[in-house]
Amino acid sequence: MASVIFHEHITASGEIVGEIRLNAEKKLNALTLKMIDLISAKLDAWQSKKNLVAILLDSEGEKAFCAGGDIIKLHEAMMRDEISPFPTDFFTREYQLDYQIHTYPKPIICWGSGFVMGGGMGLFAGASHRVVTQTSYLAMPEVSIGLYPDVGASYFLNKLPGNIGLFLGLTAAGINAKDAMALGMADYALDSNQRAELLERLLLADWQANHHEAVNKTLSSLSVESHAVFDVLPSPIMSHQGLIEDLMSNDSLSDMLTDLANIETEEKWLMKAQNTVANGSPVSLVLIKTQLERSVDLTLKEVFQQELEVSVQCTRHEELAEGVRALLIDKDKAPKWRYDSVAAVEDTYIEDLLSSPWDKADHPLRYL
Ligand code: QUE
Repeated sequence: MASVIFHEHITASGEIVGEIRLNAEKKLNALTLKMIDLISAKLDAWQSKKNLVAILLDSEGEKAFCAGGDIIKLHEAMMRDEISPFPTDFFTREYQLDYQIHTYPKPIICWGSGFVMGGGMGLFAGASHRVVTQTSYLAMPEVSIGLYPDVGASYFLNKLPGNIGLFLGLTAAGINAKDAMALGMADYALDSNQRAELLERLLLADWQANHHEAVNKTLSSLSVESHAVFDVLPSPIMSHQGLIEDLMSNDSLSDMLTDLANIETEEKWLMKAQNTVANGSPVSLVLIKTQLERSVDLTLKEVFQQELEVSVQCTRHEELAEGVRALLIDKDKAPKWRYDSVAAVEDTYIEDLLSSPWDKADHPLRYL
């Protein structure tokens, strides 16, 4: 069966609404290179199709829009004796797709219901109309596997208020619909039961005027009907903004993490954040802070180019391979990290991860 399903829905007045449905439900719709290439090619084709007015990007099943990327395949490539071209191909084409979504001229409505993590956030963040529901769980969990938040996160985490982006990267804390709306990470909050209704209303919308406006109106009209669902949600991040800023105002990463670990709390989300940091890769923790800092003044395009360098370097160092082994392959959840603490991480290891594998003229994303 096809890993991505495409539909051209005809509207009441004869236009087309394109639907891209991720179709790998058992793998939580994690992105494979095949899926990336299929989506990218279809976006190209639909861009020049005159009567195609909007795109709905969603997925099969209720559990996840997209929980990440095909890290297992990446791991196989990393374990080969010689350097495999696969990691470079995978990340190059994944970031190209992410950038394509960010810069796409037609409205893209992304149905970010259920898990939206890692690679899924890369698709979601770039959509012009980002929809969350009461089941949404947005997160960048790479600290757990020895990676860092990529797929444009070096850009979008830096755009969040204060140091919340750094906190989210270090702790992999999940964002629900209420926090996502408050943080500007989502545009509309709908009831997860409104998915079919959304498509129906898109097909009845007035597409004569501005297409982005037509989508705005459709989503707005649905969201006023779903308020009650969200009023009852907690907003862990927004209600702890003071605490997060206090933690992140420490001068050193070590102090930030020590203060976080020393908070006495019964709150599940915060205990989970403490636990994730305690078990996470010290290399990742240092890399995450460094990467966000060095990306502050970069454009989105520059961010994807730089992330490609770092991600490919990560596939050529042991930390990521060990993290994937422990969490996703052997599932012993006991990675043997290279260093015991962030204080022990050597500058040279981070410098190696930040050095470009290519000369400028050979950079795979030089024409992005
Ligand atoms: C941290 C991560 C990832 C993860 C788990 C972590 C990640 C990722 C996946 C994932 C999810 C579903 C799949 C799959 C991989 O899990 O990046 O193949 O079917 O892609 O703790 O960073």
